[in-house]
Amino acid sequence: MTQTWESNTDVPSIADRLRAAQRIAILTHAKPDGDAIGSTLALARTLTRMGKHAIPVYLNPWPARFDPVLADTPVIHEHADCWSEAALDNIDTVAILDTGSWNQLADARTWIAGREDSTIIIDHHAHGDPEIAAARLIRTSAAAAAQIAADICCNLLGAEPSDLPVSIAEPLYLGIATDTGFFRYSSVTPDTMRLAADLIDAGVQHNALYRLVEQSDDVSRLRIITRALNNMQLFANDAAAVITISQQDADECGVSMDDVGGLADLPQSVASVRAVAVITEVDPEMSKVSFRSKAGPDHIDVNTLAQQFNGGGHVHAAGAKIHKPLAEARALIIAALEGTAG
Ligand SMILES: [Mn+2]
Repeated sequence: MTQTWESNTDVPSIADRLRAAQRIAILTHAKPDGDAIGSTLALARTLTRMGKHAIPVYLNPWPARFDPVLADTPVIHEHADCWSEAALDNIDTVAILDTGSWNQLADARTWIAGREDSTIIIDHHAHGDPEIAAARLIRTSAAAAAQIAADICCNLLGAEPSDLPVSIAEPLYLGIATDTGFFRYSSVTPDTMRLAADLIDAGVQHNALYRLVEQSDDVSRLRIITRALNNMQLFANDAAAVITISQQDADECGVSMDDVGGLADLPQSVASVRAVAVITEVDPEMSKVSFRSKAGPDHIDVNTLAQQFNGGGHVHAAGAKIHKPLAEARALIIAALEGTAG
């Protein structure tokens, strides 16, 4: 049977499935973000209020800044023996939110495989592996998985969003706010804003969540930003920028290479800049490049650029690994960007 990545169910049917369930494991993608954490936590708290056993499982790496959001809700953080924990005994239903791709489920794959008939996917991404779950609620128009989760939580509790318990409204708001860059992205619709307003009516402290997510960096973040701006190079009439981060830079600033994401945003604040490459040192012979470009009629297709280096991604966000030392990789990427942006 050929399956396609399309929705094959609806909110009332998913809610009925969850009403009939007793022991539910709730999964999301590795390196969970605000939407992954918010949508799973809201569903777990809703099911727990209904008297069910519902346990989120978070694949590594866990972002520590979200610890306060968990509060005292029981969750499992991935570790060597996590799949044999008692909380995962006799699971009858698996809900996977904010992803439907094997490659994002990493080490959970072995545990999930074979459970497709009792697995539900709730997602807003355009691509996924449909064979993971027999029931798939996919709404690509949703700005966040939390927006779909909100419909399910409201159905399960017989509540309007503005009447949700704040412990459920808060993680839903977190998911919507973080997946929309705090309501800036083109994915935001009037429905997104109305739901967010309803959740604030329910008691969400939106500014406290903003502070938690956007204003809680370690001071080492400022050090690596300073370093990045110091070695940034603009070229092609300031249409392109390249930033390199060596292992020594990361060490001296006190950050790990996992924590250097988002640096491409810095030069993108300049009007003339249309594409940015951030190159990080993997080891003395290997570099990793992350491309970003702005949308618009004069946009640069960084997917095509990344493909020149055997990488890929999307038109405005792509990456590649280059078997070259950092300085050589930098020269190759500047040449490639000059060919495109010049
Ligand atoms: Mn999401």
